[in-house]
Amino acid sequence: SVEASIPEPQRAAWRKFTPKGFTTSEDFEKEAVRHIETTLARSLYNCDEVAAYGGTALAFRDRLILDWNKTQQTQTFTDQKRVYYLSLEFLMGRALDNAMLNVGQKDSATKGLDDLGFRMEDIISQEHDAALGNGGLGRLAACFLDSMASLNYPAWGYGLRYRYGIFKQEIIDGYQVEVPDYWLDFNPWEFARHDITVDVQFYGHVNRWQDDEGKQHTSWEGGETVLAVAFDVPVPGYETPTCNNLRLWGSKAASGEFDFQKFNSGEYEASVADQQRAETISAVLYPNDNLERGKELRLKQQYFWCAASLYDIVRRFKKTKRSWKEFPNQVAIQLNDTHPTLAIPELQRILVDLEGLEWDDAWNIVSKTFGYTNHTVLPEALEKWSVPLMQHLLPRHLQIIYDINLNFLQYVERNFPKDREMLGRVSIIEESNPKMVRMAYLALIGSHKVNGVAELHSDLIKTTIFKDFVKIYGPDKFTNVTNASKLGGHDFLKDLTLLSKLEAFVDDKEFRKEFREIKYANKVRLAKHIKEHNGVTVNPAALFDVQVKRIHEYKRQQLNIFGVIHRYLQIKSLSAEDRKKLAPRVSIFGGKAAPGYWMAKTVIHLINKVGDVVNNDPDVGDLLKVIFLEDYNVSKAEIITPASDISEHISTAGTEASGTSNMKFCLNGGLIIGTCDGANIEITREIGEENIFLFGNLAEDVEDLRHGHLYNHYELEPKLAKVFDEIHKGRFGDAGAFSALLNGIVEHGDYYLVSDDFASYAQTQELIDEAYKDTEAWTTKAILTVARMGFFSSDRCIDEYAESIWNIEPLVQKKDDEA
Ligand code: F58
Repeated sequence: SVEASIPEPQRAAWRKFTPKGFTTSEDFEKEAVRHIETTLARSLYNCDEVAAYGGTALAFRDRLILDWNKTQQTQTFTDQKRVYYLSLEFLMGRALDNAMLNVGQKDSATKGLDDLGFRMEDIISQEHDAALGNGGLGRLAACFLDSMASLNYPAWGYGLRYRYGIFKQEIIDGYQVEVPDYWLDFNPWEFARHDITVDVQFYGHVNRWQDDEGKQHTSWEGGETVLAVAFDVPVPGYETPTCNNLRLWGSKAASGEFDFQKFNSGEYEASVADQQRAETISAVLYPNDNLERGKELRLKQQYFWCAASLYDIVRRFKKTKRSWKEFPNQVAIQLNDTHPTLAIPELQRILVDLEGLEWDDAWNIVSKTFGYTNHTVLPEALEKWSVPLMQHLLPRHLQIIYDINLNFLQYVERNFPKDREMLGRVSIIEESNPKMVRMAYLALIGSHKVNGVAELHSDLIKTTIFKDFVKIYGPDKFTNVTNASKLGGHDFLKDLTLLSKLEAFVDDKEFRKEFREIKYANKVRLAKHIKEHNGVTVNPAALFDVQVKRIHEYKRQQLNIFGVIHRYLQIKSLSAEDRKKLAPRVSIFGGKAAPGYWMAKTVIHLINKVGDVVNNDPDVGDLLKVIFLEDYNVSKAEIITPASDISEHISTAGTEASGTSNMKFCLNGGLIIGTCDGANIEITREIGEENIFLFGNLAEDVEDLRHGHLYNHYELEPKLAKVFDEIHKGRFGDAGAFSALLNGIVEHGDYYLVSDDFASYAQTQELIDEAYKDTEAWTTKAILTVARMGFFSSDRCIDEYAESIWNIEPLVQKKDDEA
């Protein structure tokens, strides 16, 4: 029932001139040079690598956009059910290499660039990372977009177009310094849709009235209006013409212009204030990882993005002229954590206030449409918004939330009349001062499915934060979809289960040799990077031990660096003769600390200080090097991950919901040392416990251990005590700088159980030293690990979401463009 804008008689003319896209290196050159000369206004005389990147990117963008047009057209005409993935973060990294891989013309382009005098590698590295995310949650969203397109699901992503992504990290005198990440100076991958806009309201008041038939009406009159402008980013699938859309909203003043009256009366600054206030909404990504701070601007971002996205989704649905009852059969909306939870009251508002549906009919539609993914059980990361703030910013939504809560609590009361206390526990509104809206409860109540991201985590949410809700709704509302990752290589991209075929080669001499050579070459490449950026020479034959992820106490980089100090002290205590027996090691760290997270910043400082001492100690030489890699991001991960022998995933058991880099390292032929936490447990099940180094206390024992620290006399593990002594003595610089870090463990209960796990950690590191000396056995472990990782492909993961939560089917394109 959707009309095409070009009438049938004219379509033939149109089709005759639809561009086809290049397939040879010559055609690629023609396109690239045309873009460099015209789109970029550069010539033969001033075409540097930046311009060559621009021309290459634009040539591929043209290719993508043709696929994009066709895909969108097919999706519109077929009108199958679609899924909308709402995420405040999409950590996409670089687009060009991915586009080339997916379109499949990288060879033509490499040859074409070579003809023009450029090296593909240099051109790829010109691109600025699209770093619109913090860590795992944002990277997962990017992998999911890729898989949804690769598997031909009709799917859109919705997010915010931040002008500043996650900050760039510089290390100055061992301290983290944050630098803004302005990434939009040249971004060929987005299409500004100045014609696709939504007016989004804030503040104001609510009106209620009765019509002539006595029906109650409610409407919200906003006090401020901000314009949302769509920016579309094509998301190509691998070896398929499907190209989905990621729509990012940018904010603009609704008037579009500044206030001329003020301008004319000389108030130049005031005249642009509205504009600036509006643009601030989408200006910057909040840089916190697993911490919520309740800032008004953050809530404004969330509503701005939810309102614009919902308006867009509803507008698209309404074009099909279907009845509202069909909405959940046509639309699935996945909430990536609680950040988009306002979409729930917003859809209810649209249906009741604007479309005139009865409350119950509307709620029935709403609660069948949404699915909610939880990514954490850490209390400090669970979103809560103060009621007064919400009352001020979103008065109508707060009413709706209260009404949702009332209906829910009445239901609970009817079903659990004897458990009066349950009402207070499960209420969306926390009776604190000020009162708070518990977003996770709202997300859960408004969704038909709630999932955790690894088995242990999905079990934990049912026994901790959502325990009462399992009683209320029954266990079927809760499910697990274990996270996954994208394989950044070539051969096994389409079907990771093909990886299992590698197992047959585990005894093949040639294969084993080649496998080791690839790993070695990757280590040489990282060693070069380290030399260039840190000025330290590392031996590529040493064991590369890597921990790269956001810096957080629960992830326990402090455990790692204490272990490194312990190793250093041991080396120092040995005779020159005994030192020769040791396995050389390079301990590599990387990751950003949230700017306001002092403890995390202290850990970075300690790592750098230890590095200064160890790396310059002539007694130590190659036996130990400690490296902190500045500004860890997606494109750096592409150099670091393939170069690791061992990577560390050592969170306190029960705190890391899943982890996804653990999978990535295994897929790249590295082994892991880890706790029984998150997806480590399932990785172990898949690859076999003989191929992973597990240590430490179990999640089920954590609570008792913590309790013990607080109420019994407790002593530091002796090896750790030695490490602390050396820090106190000032061996790594001013001890005062580290006192809060050490005191947290010695005096304030060691919440993350560093001391409890230290002995087991250190011992497991010794096992690793021994294992690494046996190259053959190590190679076998590494090959078997890769071969058994098929389960962790994001394609498997997306198929699970599609079947168990979204109820959507793939949509395969027709060959011709007849709709
Ligand atoms: C991560 N969460 C989990 N949150 O920590 C990790 O275990 C999991 O593998 C991953 O999600 C994917 O499921 C995470 O990255 C954030 O960064 C939020 C950003 C916004 C504020 C709250 C934390």
